[in-house]
Amino acid sequence: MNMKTIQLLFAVSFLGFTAKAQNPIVQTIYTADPAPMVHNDTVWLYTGHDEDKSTWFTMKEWRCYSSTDMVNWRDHGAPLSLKTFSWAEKDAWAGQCIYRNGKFYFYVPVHAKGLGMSIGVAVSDRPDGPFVDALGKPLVHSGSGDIDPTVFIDDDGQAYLYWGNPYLKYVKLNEDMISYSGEVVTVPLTKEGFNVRYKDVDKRPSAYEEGPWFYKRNGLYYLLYPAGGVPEHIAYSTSKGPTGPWKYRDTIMRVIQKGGAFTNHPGVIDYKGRSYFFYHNGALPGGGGFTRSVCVEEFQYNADGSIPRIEPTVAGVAPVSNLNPYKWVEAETIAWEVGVETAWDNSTGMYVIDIDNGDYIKVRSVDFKKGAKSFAAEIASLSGGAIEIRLNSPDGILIGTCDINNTGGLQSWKKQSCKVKKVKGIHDVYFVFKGGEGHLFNFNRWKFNN
Ligand code: FUB
Repeated sequence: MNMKTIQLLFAVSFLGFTAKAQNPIVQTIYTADPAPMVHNDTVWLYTGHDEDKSTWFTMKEWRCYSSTDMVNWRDHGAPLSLKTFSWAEKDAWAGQCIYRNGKFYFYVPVHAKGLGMSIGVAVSDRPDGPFVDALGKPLVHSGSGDIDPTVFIDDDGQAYLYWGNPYLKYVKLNEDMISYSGEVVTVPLTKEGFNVRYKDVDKRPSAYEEGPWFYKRNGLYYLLYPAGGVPEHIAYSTSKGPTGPWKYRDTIMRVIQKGGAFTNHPGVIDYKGRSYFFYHNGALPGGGGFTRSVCVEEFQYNADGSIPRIEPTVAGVAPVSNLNPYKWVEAETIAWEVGVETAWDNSTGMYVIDIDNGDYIKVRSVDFKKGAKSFAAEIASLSGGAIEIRLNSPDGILIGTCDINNTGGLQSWKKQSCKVKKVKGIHDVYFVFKGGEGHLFNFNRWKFNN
């Protein structure tokens, strides 16, 4: 069963559910290990990529998404993969990207040839890459358990890299972000700092498992981490300093009972005055421990800076701003979709493929403040078909039907336009694809004209 069949089954069995669903936030592929980053008013979300039908953490690349409203996520493809590192063999696991001095540094764990799990660093001038290997060798190989790096730059400019499973370790990064000073420090996993495990108590010293997420807020340092044993919940500890001593605080997200994966992975940001908690579950059809999906919930810190218990939801978060339909919008900007996939090539960049009769893309919170007279889409097609433009649900009010003609090939892009009925206000827009057998066309971008 490929992703497309899985999605169609999902659509049939959960028709009511999909209309409201916002989690998981990516439906085109399985994603894991979220690492959100706010840069210049945009949220950049880096994830791992679980292969379809995976029976292990078989991961080859990292994916990148962006949003300015927290509900429509633009797919930027895979800016970093195992191929980026000549010395890497397998296991593109949980990483994190950070900005410093005009560059983006992406720290990732990979299995290095002849060495085992190690941490590499890749660099780019852009948040969406492409990233290149900064060193040509691992940044860190401390002997064992070198996975899941998290990075943070303190107010005094000192950067820290924490990581590890089953140990928790850190180094102080130099200002160049691709070297470090001093020894690798192993953090004592005490009961006071990291609580006790609920099982295998004799095998590991504390509840700390892996996947740390390190940041500072209002002078307090936070370390969030998957805790357990397995299945994992998410817990956190805090400290008055960047290197501890750590004080165990509480569980943030309990083990997800319905649609969970046996791992979980935290990522936290503040954005446009709100706080967000990213995690992963196994809720997409075919999903599970090795076919995971990234989700997000909004939360509010308590007055004392503590983090409340956060429940996983299907509805996800509310938009924090509206989408402007009068500028070209990339078709791979998606709040929810059924049936389609995305692809990348050198000349077009990302675009939507695998569009069959009945598939749809939902774009949320579109602000028609200037009304609209027509719709234009950039399409490449052999067989043609139509795009129905509907409001607020896949079978909602039809404001236009854009006939798609044969453009001469699936890489032969042409603008196709149609008139739309009067529309005002803020709506979720559904592009519902219609046509005959097989793949109808590829879809690059769209806009409304007033
Ligand atoms: O995604 C592969 C591994 O699974 C990560 O490195 C861990 O944190 C767990 O999520």
